[in-house]
Amino acid sequence: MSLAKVFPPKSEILFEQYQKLYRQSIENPKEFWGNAAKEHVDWFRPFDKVLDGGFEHGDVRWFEGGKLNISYNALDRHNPNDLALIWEGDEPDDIRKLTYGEVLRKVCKIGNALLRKGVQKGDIVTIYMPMIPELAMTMLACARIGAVHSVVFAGFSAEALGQRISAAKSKIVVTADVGRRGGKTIGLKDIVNDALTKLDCNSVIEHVMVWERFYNAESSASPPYEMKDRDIRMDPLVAVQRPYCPPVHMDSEDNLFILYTSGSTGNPKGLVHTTGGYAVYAKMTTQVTFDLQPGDVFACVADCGWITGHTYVVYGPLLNGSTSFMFESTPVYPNEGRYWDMIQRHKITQFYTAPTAIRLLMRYGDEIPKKYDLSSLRVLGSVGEPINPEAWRWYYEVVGRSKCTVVDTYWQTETGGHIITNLPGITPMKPGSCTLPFYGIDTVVLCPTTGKELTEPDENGNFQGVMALKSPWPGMARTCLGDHERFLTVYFKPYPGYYFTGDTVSRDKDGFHFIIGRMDDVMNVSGHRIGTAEVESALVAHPAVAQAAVVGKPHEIKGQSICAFAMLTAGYEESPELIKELRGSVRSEIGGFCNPDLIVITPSLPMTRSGKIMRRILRKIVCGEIDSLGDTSTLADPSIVETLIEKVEKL
Ligand code: 6R9
Repeated sequence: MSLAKVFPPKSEILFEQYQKLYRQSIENPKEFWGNAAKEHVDWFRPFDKVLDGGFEHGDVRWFEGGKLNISYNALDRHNPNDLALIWEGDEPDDIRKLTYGEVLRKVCKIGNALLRKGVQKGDIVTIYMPMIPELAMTMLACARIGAVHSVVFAGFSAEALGQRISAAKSKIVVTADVGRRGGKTIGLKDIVNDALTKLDCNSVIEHVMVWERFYNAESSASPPYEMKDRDIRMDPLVAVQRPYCPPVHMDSEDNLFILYTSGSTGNPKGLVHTTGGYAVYAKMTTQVTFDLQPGDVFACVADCGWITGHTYVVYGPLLNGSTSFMFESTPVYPNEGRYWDMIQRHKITQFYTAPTAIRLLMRYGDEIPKKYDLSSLRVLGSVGEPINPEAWRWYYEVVGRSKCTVVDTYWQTETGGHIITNLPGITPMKPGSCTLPFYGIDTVVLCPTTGKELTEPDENGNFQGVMALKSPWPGMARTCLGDHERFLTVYFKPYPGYYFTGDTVSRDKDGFHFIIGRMDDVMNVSGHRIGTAEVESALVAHPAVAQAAVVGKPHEIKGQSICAFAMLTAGYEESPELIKELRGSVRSEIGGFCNPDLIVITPSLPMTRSGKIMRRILRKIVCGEIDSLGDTSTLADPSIVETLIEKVEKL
């Protein structure tokens, strides 16, 4: 992969080389990925077969017969004196720097502590932690001993956490006493206590292991949260462990982690990622997409509770031996210059964030980034939602001073790593386009009705339709925890022979991709994937709500905002207090990050005669597109549309 190492200049030759290598990777995927797996990962035992299985049964296997450990690849093989992590806490002067040697020893100690408490290979350990180095190290410690981590974003409520602990049948939860964000302290251990009181299978939980942010071995003071019998203080336990823990030789297809994500219906899905393919894909995409060079300080400011944090805060940068910058706070704390200040102070070379943050910071004006020395930057990354050309330009010109590459990386929890992205110095950039597929990714645009690959462009010369992939890639998820049928139903049955992303795309005459958005009932709010069904069930959990319908509305900064319509149970009346309570219900059922911008109380909902809610009409109403409501004659009660238009206009 020496291609990506040249930056700048931009050169036609490099682009041609990309096209050639891309073609080879599609024509002969086994050779391409077999070579990549040998180049990027150290195997304890070489694999016998590159790829087996396929989409039809969802039985894809990569690098079978191979044995490896991802924590070994991420830690042991690098120079112990190099910096592995730079962490900046909520307060800008709260900084920790850890070398590869220090991280390895601590990961070993944590691994030994988990083993001591009975964690075995294959057990699922739920991690509910703030963005502190111990979070990354706990993930790596699980991987080291063959336990499967399930990180739950610390913004989720006790209810949502409990649901995920139960679904995974976790015996162990690892948490911290508190998290800090924007000057506020969040009692995470208290939330875990709360989650466990709500669990049906409470008996499954054996231990809650607690990192203490302000732990002091000298002090005999008891911790500032309620300790239960099952609780274990992590710091003193870890302190007495041996600093070496042999890495378990994992099969390539042994589970590495699960991560819950929202879908269009029902409970969140626990997507399962396995070891070998994920390691190869995380390593390679990080190196190639971000043009990693020795000595780089790579900053992805996503939270480890999401896939971006898994692949591009923890695994990708560490597999490459670079320095990963980890960030606990928000882009506007203590002021709107926080990101630029960090880039200047730590000489960050790659900076990776979401369009919502760019749009937010853009609003504060060019003067703020201009005050800082950002000359260390080479690559600026965008992820999570489409980036509008205006924000792209601001990122490129004002932050990158027209000297950096902006990589617009399109991918999903399910794909493990980037699947469509430009490559620095190689791919021409078009603002708003994630450009061309990564090596080995066979993208197709399908007709939504026939499911066939589009062959004729539309009147603008573009191919617009369903974004799908034609063949397996190593980073793909392998199943939904405990429900393989659901995995097949969601991803492989809608368009037989293809992996269905759930997104709509427009591909231009040059083959460049512009992602339009989700086709399913999934919203994208500030880069977070939220199912309309989840918010609806959080509202219905309140006794006042008989039925609810939720839609996303375009929002200048957040991408989309949540708009909810609620029909009340007999005996309840609309009031500001009730609206407040409904917001509280969403906060306690899912988490504060899902707070609806709009809650409309309605006497009924636009439904078909067969009882299906027509969200399409609600979407048009909240967007003010009342001239294009379409056919409303199939509604059981068409007059409700007028009532809703009036109500929304008044709000
Ligand atoms: C990595 C991540 C996945 C959904 C995906 C799509 C949207 C992500 C994007 C993008 C346009 C990009 N998405 N990256 N849309 N351009 N560069 O975000 O994973 O949380 O699973 O969300 O996000 O709609 O289907 P996840």
